[in-house]
Amino acid sequence: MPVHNADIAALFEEIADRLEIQGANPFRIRAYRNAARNLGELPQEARTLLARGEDLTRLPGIGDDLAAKVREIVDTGRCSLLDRLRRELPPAVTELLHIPGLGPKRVKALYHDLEVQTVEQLYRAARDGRIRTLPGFGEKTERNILQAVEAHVSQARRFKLAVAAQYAEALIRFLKSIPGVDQVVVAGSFRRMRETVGDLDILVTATADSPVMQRFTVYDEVAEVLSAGSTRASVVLKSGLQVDLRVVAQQAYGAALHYFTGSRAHNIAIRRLAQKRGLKLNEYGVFRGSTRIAGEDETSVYQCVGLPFIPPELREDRGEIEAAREGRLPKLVELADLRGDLHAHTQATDGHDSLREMALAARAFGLGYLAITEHSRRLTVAHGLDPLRLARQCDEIDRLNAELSGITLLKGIEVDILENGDLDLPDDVLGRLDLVIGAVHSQFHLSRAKQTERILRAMDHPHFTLLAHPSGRLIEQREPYDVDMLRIIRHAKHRGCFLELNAHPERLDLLDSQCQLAKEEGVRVSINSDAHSRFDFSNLRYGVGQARRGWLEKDDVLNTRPLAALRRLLKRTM
Ligand code: DGT
Ligand code: CA
Ligand code: CA
Repeated sequence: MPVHNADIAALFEEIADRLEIQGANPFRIRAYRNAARNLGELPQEARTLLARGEDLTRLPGIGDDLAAKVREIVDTGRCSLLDRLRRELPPAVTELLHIPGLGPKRVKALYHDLEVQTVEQLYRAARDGRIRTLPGFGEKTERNILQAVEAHVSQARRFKLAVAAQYAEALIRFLKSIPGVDQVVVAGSFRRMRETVGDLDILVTATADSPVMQRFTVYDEVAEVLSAGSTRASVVLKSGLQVDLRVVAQQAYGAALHYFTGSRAHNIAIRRLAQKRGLKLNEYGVFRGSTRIAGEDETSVYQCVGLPFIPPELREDRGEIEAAREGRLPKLVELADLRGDLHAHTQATDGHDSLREMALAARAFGLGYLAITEHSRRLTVAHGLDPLRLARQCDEIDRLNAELSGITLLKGIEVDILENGDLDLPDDVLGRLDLVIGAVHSQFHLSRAKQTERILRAMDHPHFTLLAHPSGRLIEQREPYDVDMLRIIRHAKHRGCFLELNAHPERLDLLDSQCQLAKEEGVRVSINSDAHSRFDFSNLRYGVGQARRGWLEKDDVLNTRPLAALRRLLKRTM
């Protein structure tokens, strides 16, 4: 895909924005802005100059470093510095840049002076009149920010994946019961397993006389019909969730599924590949001239552009097309690959079921081992365990393991990481367990340096094995705490520890981009349910979805190991 000067300039602008929020050296920031402007004004394409072997450092404002970056962008379409910067700031901070009227300078001031990291914090700061106190802001600016935030929030109502799944599953059952309906599939962000979805995009194939459209609009749960035609309809359910339904022809099923699965960015990139081959690709099929040459299934669509099938979770235009072309698509982890679960609670603390009930439910789910990891004493709201109660639970686990077959309970703890990086239970107590999960449950607002140091120090404890829900975010409720995740991942590698991907529907934490980071750094991830009841193991599928979005393969996931191999990995050597 040809990279234009404007594309390079846009990437350089984004680098400058992010450096500016981070408070980087002003000369460095200006260098990127100047380079962006100069490239934008250049009469010739940088890629043409490079192809001719010309020296880019002779262009105004382009030194060795920037010339190398231009070459990287021309060659690969991406910039590794930008990729890193995108991972470094709490994601929400950069969301602030999307609020009209907030540039990097203002975001930086809000972030550094008022500790505003999220849109919600921005709203509160504006409402409480704190923004006008910042130099260069004033009352009028504050009022504008308040209005902009209100507009921004009202357009952004999204549903957690697990919540949307409940509505989707009921709706699929309903649609399948309508006469003449054949296939029913949910496309869109839901199929890509995004952690939240804006709406459901459902495709059906049906006979010509099927009453599917009429029935859909009178489904029990429908609160409002936005539009209804012969092949497409949109409704809003009572929950507020919008559903778009399309009836597609069998011969176009694959093309439609591909189109409506998205993402938009992925679609655009694939369509460009088709155009290069003289083909037209849309939701009705792949065409040469007016002849349909493919589209009955998705594989045929990818075949037309010379690619193997790309799993929906990867379709975000984050390198999957290059990987497909080069035959290095990951073989993504699957739910069936999980052999056990390393994070669960019982009645002893804030869970709902007994040890035995949890063990039997895990076995019924197909797991071979389950780690019981109660909260530690510091978490009094959860009735956390002290050393004595922990020892008693260990005895009970021994008894159950002797009695039950087909499931092994492991002895663990979800120990609080205190503010100074100490753990909430002494090392000799932790040393008797099979694994120790460390978790941050307090002091979410420490500075980036302190929060990072706190977690690194916790990992230094000899028995620390697994960092629970590493970013600390709760989806749409609490932003990730500000930490240097790359340093944490590297330290985990150094210390022989692991990171959790907590599959609880409110968490899905590690984030997908951080899964990729862990994989690149060679740190294995454990997909854990954090079950608080015997029904919660089914949440593992959302964790697996997130892991797949993070490009993880079976081998990258700790709990795909059989128990014996797992035990070897859990033995800390340092
Ligand atoms: P959402 O609903 O915000 O969670 O995200 P999506 O990805 O489900 O987006 P949605 O519902 O607006 O559209 C569903 C898919 O349809 C989207 O992933 C790609 C495709 N699509 C929609 N509009 C366009 C478009 O203008 N161009 C292209 N190429 N694809 C589109
Ligand atoms: Ca959608
Ligand atoms: Ca839609």
